[in-house]
Order: sequence, then C-alpha cells, then structure tokens
Amino acid sequence: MMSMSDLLLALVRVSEKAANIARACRQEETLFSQLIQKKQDVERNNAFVADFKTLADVLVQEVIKHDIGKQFSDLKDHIYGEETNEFKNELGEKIQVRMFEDVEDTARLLSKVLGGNMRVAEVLAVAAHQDVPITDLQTDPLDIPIQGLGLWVDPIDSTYQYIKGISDALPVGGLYSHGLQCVTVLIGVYDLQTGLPVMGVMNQPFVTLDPMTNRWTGQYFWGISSGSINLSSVTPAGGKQKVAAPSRESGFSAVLSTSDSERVRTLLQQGCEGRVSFAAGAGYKCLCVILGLSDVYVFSQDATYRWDCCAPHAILLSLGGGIANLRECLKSKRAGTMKEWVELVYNTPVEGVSGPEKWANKGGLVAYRSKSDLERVLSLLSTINL
Ligand code: 2IP
Ligand code: CA
Repeated sequence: MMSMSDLLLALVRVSEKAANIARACRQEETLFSQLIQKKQDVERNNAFVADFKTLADVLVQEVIKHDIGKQFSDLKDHIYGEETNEFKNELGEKIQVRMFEDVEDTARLLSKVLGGNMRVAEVLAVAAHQDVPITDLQTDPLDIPIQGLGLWVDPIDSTYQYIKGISDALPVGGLYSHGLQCVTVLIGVYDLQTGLPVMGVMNQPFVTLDPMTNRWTGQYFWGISSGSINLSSVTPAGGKQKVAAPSRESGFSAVLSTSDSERVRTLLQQGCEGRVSFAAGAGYKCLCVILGLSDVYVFSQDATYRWDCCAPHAILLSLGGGIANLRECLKSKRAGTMKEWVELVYNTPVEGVSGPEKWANKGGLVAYRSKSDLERVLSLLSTINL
C-alpha cells in the first residue's frame, strides 16, 4: 500500500522533473534566438512570449498530473492546477497538450505547438519523460493514509520573472526582489474534507548559475503537517535537516508585493521600522518566510490563488506557522471573537464567480512562522478595511 512517504518522494521527483523542463525551456537557444529575432516585431514577439510561457506552464502541469495520477490512482481525479491543457499555437490552432507513454509521441505533439520544430520538441519531451533519481531524501515510512487527498499545482509561479529571465539579480539580506530566483514550482496536497494542507513541495529551479557552463542548479523544500506529525526539510524536525533557516537580523520584517496598496505598505513600513522588502512571486515570498528571511508575507489584495499557497502553507504549518486570511482575521479581531485565527482552506470555491476567480484567496493573506508575528501584523493593520 502507498504511504505518505511514497507520495512525498513522488512529488519531490516530479518537482525536479518540472524544474528540468523549466530550465530546458529557458536554455533552449533556438527558442531564445527566435525571441531575439522577433524583437522588432512587437506584436509577434508578444504572441510568441505568451505562447512560450504557456507551453512551459502547460507541459509541467501535464507531467505532474500524468506521473502522480499513474502512481496514485486515488489522487488521479483530484489534481487541480492553474492551467488548462489547451494550447493555442502561433497559427491559432488549438492543441491539447498531454503526455503519451512514448517519448516520441509526446515530442510529435509538442512539435505541433512549436510550429514544427522537432528538435526543440524532442528536448522538452526527453525532459518530460526522463526520470530524476532522488538520493538526498530520507523519511521514515509515515503511517498517514493518502485517500481523500487533493492536489493544487502551480506549474510555474512568477511567470513574469520566468519570461524576463534576469539572471544577474543580487540579493539583499539573502532575498531577491526579482530575477529567476523568484520562480517556483508549487505542489500542495490538502485534505478534501477539511480543506487543510497536509503536504507541500516547493522547487526553485534557478538558484545558482554556473558561469562556466551557463547552467542553473536549483533546490527543493518540503513539509508535512498531519495530526501530530510535523516534518520538513527546513527545520531539524525528525533530525532530517536539509536547509538551515539562516539567522536573521533582530527586528520584525515583512515581505510585500509591489502591487499592494499604498496604505498597507506605509503601515507596515512604519511598524517594521523600514524592514520591509519587496519581492516577485507569491510562492517565493512564502519561501522567504519559510527560510526565515522575512517574518511575514502580507498581501491585502485578492490576486493570489489556492495553487499559489497550498504547498507553502503545508510547509509553514509543519514549522508551527501558517497562512491566514487577512480580512477574516481582522474582522474577528475587531469583534473580539477570535479563538483561532482563520487559515486559508483549499476545498471551498468563492461563491458566485467563475473561472480562476473561484479559487482566489479573497480577503488577502498573511504567511507567518509564529502566531505572535501574525498578531503583530493584525495590530499594525487594524485600521484598514478590506
Ligand atoms: C502570480 C505570481 C505573481 C504574484 C501573483 C501570483 O502567479 O506569483 O508574481 O504577484 O499574486 O498570482 P506578485 O509578484 O505581485 O506577488 P503566476 O505567476 O503563476 O501567474
Ligand atoms: Ca502563481
């Protein structure tokens, strides 16, 4: 019988495959020389950028669905993601991107999307089919049933940074405001009944660029939070520390989106005595909190989605933190009714809307590692009305 540790291994493995695809798409000289050649022609260039972006996104999502669905039949019908698998190529033809059992068949389908470019299609198909051995993940068998679980997948978070492809951004205090480092692959597992996250894998495909080979290497993080079991690759939980959380300068700090409101930015700037950073990518900002680079990630807008948060949420829970619904927490704080802060849940859609908005995190969010940090944010923002 499949266990939670089998699922963790499978998710880490497929996230590494996804990272390979993300790197392969960016590394492909043909695609990039085409991009450069088309720079003069604004319209075509835009169309190409959009299509190229979509292909990486769609292919990664299909690979995750295929690999996990094949190994875990119970999960097959509960893998949800940001993208549909329908893809429009430059000629306006609609193509359903999917994985075949045979690498050649996948390559043939991809070449239709890529205007007949079989060489590039083969590079991507090989990355999509090639198994990635995982040698550095050891967990004891976890006696947690995997029935009744669903998955939220964001195949490439921070697509804007992925397309821009800036490789020489410099971190400030360990944190990147922009650049390829802000790109993440997010795979979150949640309980279909309670809506609570139970497992998360986050992969950062672009961490270090080797100047000699011009190749990137990445890293991954995981966390499990189920009942009394809390394990992660970030803390020494279970003695399996993979990445140590770096020690932070003293003082309360927040990471924000540049698109947040002036008022929220000002209130937090004041409350954090200037220790506010801005960074791209909802997943990356959560990762900054997970790694202790920032105490909280606050966002007062509705523009993040369940697939942005499920994976980091599980890791944060495993560390004793979480991701709370900002508006609901502020309401409860004002009413003085709060016993437990309201966490995001992943099984209930927003009523009365359709499309991706059904899964928007309405009311904003606070990602935190400790409850006292969440409470501090709520006090600082107590005067805002969402
Ligand atoms: C986006 C992406 C953006 C983020 C937005 C997400 O997901 O993470 O970067 O905005 O909230 O929905 P910001 O960078 O301002 O935080 P995607 O890239 O998958 O569309
Ligand atoms: Ca996203």
